Amino acid sequence: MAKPLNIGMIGYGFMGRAHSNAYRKVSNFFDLEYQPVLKAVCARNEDRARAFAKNWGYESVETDWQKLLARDDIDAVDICTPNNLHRDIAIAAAAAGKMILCEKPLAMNVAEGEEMCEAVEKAGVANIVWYNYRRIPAVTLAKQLIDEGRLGRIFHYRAQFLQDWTISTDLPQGGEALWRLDVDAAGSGVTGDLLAHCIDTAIWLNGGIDRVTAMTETFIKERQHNLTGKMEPVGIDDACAFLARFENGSLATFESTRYARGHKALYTFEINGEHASIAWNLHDLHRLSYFDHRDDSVVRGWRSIHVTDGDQPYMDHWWVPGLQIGYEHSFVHQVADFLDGAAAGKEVGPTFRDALETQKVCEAVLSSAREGSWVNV
Ligand code: SOE
Repeated sequence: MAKPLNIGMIGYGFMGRAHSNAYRKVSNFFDLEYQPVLKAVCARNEDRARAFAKNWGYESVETDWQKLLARDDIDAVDICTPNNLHRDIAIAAAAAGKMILCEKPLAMNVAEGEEMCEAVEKAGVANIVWYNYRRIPAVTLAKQLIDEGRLGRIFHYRAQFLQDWTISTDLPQGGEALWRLDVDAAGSGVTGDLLAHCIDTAIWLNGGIDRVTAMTETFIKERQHNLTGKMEPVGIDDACAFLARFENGSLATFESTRYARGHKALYTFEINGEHASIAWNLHDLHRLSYFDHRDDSVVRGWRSIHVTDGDQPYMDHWWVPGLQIGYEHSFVHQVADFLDGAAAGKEVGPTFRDALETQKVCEAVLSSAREGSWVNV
């Protein structure tokens, strides 16, 4: 019989739904020592929180996160709030001895991230950050191929995350659905929201990043603010591109924007090694492209691996070979791994400390863009 692990979720936006879905599904597909129980959801707007609780099956509702943390019947806290609340909630949750699952990016900046790492390490509580793309089976397979040495020495890493949802000048900033455009709530724009995903995957696949040189742009300089009703300056980066050098000597280019008309969530990466290359694309997420120069020359070429076989990462938990899974499953995998680690007393990445490395790269990128020069991470 699995032991219950009572979840208290703070926030109920898009990510609250993705995480709740994962908690509900995980025990049906993975054999785990812990079974998540949706104990409480917490948000300031009580009616909305109640509607969310009813839809997803949460047993209770809180409107003050401090009250949620004071409850003895909450084992793990899931932080799905805007970024400017991560630090205070995580530090208080660690002091209350709760496990913590925190949305990305870890914090508003490196200083906050460091405090959060110290808090969870001092309290000895299990912690993880929701960089979910590591757990798309095709991306996990890419990690496996690199770790097996199939690519050999790596020369190049190329990543993009392209969207187009903020092009309209009429789009306001701030408030519930649009806090990602408000620098006071988000800390940064595409750098913390989208490039942070690319950086997390890159560090995981290819090791640490040494130095960066970046440029950013804010195309729409003023937007109406939902909280004040006034036109206010836009403080976030709408687009960011940077060059990087990895510790292993490979070179990288990263690009992200919310102004690439036609692209909705096009996260792509390509890695070129001495023997082989791999490429992946979120719009076709169950496939991994692979080219191996050691193949017989008459049949050598890019192959598109349909990652659905039971031998491939996570896939033995789902359907039969040939039947693919999607975006939401990456969250189910993350919960499964986290619960396995928690039961065994083992850290599972990306921990707060791992996510701090990504935060450091983001901060170096933003300061390089301001200063117009190379910056050491
Ligand atoms: C922004 O549009 C967003 O929802 C990010 O916040 C997520 O982290 C990313 O996975 C998809 O895009």
